[in-house]
Amino acid sequence: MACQFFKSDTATLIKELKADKLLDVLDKMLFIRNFETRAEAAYLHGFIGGFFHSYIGQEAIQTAAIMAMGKDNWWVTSYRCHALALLLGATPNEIMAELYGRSTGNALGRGGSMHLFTDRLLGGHGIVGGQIPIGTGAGFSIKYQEIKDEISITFLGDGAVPQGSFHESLNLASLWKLPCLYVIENNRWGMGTAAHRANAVPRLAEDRAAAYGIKGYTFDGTDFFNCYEGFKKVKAEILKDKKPILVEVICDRFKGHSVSDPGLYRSKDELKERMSKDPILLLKSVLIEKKMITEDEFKAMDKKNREIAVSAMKFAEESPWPDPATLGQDVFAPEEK
Ligand SMILES: Cc1ncc(C[n+]2csc(CCOP(=O)(O)OP(=O)(O)O)c2C)c(N)n1
Repeated sequence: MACQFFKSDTATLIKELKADKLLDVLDKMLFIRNFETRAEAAYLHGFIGGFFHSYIGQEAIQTAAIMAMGKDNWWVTSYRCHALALLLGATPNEIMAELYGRSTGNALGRGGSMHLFTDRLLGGHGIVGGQIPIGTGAGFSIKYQEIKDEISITFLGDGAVPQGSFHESLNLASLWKLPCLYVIENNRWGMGTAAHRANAVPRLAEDRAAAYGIKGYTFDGTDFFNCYEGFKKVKAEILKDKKPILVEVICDRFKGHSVSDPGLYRSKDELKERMSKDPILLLKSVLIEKKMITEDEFKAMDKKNREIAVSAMKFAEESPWPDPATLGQDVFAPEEK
């Protein structure tokens, strides 16, 4: 059976959110797009080493999630983590410096692209599915401490769904009635493997949720409004029903799996067709139609965000490398140093 997108009401949301908030959403999505674009260019020019996984194409999802559910929750994600760290308050300078491996970076230059943290972000994680038990643990902690109004949100890819950590986590979260939201960002590919070749059922949330006795929904990841209303609803349901929820968000990554992926498993035409549903351009066209922004104002917003990213590159380049003498810091217990 084909998945059915959660039904949202864009017209009402536009009235409710008004121009101020919607322009802020567009600004945030352009901020992510520009940051990723410049950072990827820095990688290709040899300023950044190691891994690099871009969030370009998926911006609407995490922007909507944070706006709809509020920062004050626990968050965890995969290696595709630059956007979530930025949205949760990490500065572009500290994230760019981390990518450059500098001592001013988010993890003091020790983690690189895949391991970013904030006071509410429990990390980006390089092991596929490795973040899922951590999100489950955060949900346990919220329940154990009897904290009201907070939930734990775990983002994962379609490639992480067949992992054992996914099944064990959802089973426990349901058994123990934990306030956990699991969000599968189905960008259709796990590296070069199509999602349908790795997963036995087509609807990753709706078909699987019943196995854990919980609800499952599907959102449209190209549509900010659908994600926003959906995330608002699921947080309220988790708090009311005291049960976890599983969500699949259908989306596309416009870049390769990582910078080093030439993307030979999908045709140029397919990618072009997917990119015609660019979440930023879709939101922009709604805001232009509603006369909330003009084409020139959009260009200015884009330029402002490009300048923020370029200035972060300058900050990173001018920042010192970590002192090798500090390599063991925060790794070994004090007596082992
Ligand atoms: C346990 C484990 N197995 C394999 C890998 C290699 N690997 C890195 S990313 C990836 C694909 C994951 O795809 P998906 O979960 O769909 O996330 P996306 O990259 O599309 O965001 C694989 C197999 C890994 N990092 N960890």
